[in-house]
Amino acid sequence: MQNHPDLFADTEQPRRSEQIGEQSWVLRGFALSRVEQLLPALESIIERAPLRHMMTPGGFSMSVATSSCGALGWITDRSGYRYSAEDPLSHLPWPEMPAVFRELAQAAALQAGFHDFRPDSCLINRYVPGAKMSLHQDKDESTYTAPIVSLSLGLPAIFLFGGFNRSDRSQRVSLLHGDMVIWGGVDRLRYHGVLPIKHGRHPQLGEQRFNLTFRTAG
Ligand code: MD6
Ligand code: FE
Repeated sequence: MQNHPDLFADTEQPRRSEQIGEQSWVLRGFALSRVEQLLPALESIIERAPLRHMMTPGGFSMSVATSSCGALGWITDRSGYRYSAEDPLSHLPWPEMPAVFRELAQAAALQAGFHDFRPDSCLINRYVPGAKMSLHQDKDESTYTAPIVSLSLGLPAIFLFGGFNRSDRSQRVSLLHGDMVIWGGVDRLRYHGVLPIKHGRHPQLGEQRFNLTFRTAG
């Protein structure tokens, strides 16, 4: 099948899904058909569990603002990084994970070859222009058998997908509204991060990017 001749005229390339590791995939636009359900669900979560800039164990405020939903939420404070069943701001349980979140994450995982993905945590990060995420591994989950499933909404980002040592060369993956990234299995502990977000305005989300990561944490 051929693309419409004008659709990718000039410099625009078709945005195809891409394998970025042995068990890692970028699924371009995978979430687009569900955005109209995802955004109100996201809004309702951050009304109940407001975004906040958490403090790292080293005493620095994170440039991303964070919340969570699901049985467990990822938190950081002066005593370290961990998952918690309650929101430390309200001392209430985190909001439930909406079905549209869970179903999307499961469908993306399946597409990447991970069957029976059962996320119990969805970490929500909001990036404004200039916010970034340094290279790190996701190691706070109780097992590494489940993949990490990530959803990008709003402003574009450059995702860094590295190796198993911080100093390994990283691939730069451009992520747009509706794109998903899945990494698991032999790739589960790869270093990853996000370059500082560039200034811009997204038609639906304005001057911000949301990243939702689904995990099996407990
Ligand atoms: C992102 N976030 O926000 C990716 N990992 O695009 C992460 O990779 C992440 O925000 C572990 C703990 C907190 C995070
Ligand atoms: Fe991470």
